[in-house]
Amino acid sequence: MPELNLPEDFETFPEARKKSFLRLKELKDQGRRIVGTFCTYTPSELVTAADAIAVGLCGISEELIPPAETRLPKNLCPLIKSSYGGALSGKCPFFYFSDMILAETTCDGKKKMYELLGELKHTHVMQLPPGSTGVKALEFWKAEVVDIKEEFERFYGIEITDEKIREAIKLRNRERKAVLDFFEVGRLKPSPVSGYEINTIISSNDYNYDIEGKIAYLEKRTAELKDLYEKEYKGKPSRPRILITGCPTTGVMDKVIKRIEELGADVVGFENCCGPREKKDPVDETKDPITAIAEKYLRVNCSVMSPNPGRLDALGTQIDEYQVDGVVEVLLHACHTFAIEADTIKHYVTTEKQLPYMAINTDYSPADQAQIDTRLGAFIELLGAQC
Ligand code: BJ8
Repeated sequence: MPELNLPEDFETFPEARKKSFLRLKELKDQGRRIVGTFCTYTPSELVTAADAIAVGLCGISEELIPPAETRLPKNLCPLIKSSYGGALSGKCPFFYFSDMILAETTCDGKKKMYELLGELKHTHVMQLPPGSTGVKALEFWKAEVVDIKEEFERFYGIEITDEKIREAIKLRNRERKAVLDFFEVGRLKPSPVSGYEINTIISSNDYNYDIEGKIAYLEKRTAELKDLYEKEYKGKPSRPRILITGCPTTGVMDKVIKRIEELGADVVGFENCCGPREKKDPVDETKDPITAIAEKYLRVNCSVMSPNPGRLDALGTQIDEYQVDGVVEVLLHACHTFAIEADTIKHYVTTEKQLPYMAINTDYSPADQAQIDTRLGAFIELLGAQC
């Protein structure tokens, strides 16, 4: 197996997460506010405007699933079970240190799980409209954005001024730009960065509580990689280039992303919540801040929205910009919304874009690794023959 090209100080996601527990405890001891979050729909600007730290609570570990199955059905998405299992068993320090939880009514499994989570800790669930395009959708969602601002004010006994929100929007937009620029290194051909590093760094950065520090790190790594491209990669042949789409991949990073690269292809981009999709769309800094935040988050192209036409446009653009040779869709078990959209995605990729597509249905268990390897191996061989 070829070694992945990783920086010398590379930390795996579990290592980075472990380190961040200790930092979070220090911050908690210093009296910092901490809000647990789950989703790309979370208006992080309001968490920042409340002088709070947002910590991601999405479960990625298989070992947290058995405790969850004492209350949740077995045939549920592993991300949901692992998230709840971490909270219920007391094994998720991020949940433990959170003052409160901010969640959204996305898929059915998550929103029903949040009801159980509310038994353990104060949980505010923002109601998402079922579609982003209906006439009342923005009005409805904007009221939810106002509501969470007021909820933070009540919960923490603070006032969140428009000025605070504007500052938070500017900071988060700068962060978005730094993340986007890092992702876009994957557009270079051949890519000087492995998709495993991209997925690891972006997921680990959710646990970097210093936003300015995060921006500085990403800018530095982006510059290093561009330099590396000029010196060592430019003009050399490229391995087959794969775009990942579908469910979030943090929990299956080693099982799918790393394996693709060990088997001979490059994961150059992610059209999912681990990718640049949301980063390309900043909050409008010229508008009333609440309206701008509501508009921005309503444009997130998740399969939980019906209809969800923006996803195909985003996918098509990314296929072109990243010079993709094939698309791999990751479907977590029992994720009905992405599984149903998969047929449309497959049709679009294979007919409109005339590219090979494969879907991997999986969960957090290692039991299907050999089967995944065999299928990925055949897919990459096919891509290699076409490149
Ligand atoms: S905006 S992708 S982070 S909802 S994989 S739990 S959808 S059953 S994670 Fe997601 Fe927000 Fe959408 Fe992104 Fe449900 Fe599917 Fe599980 Fe999922």
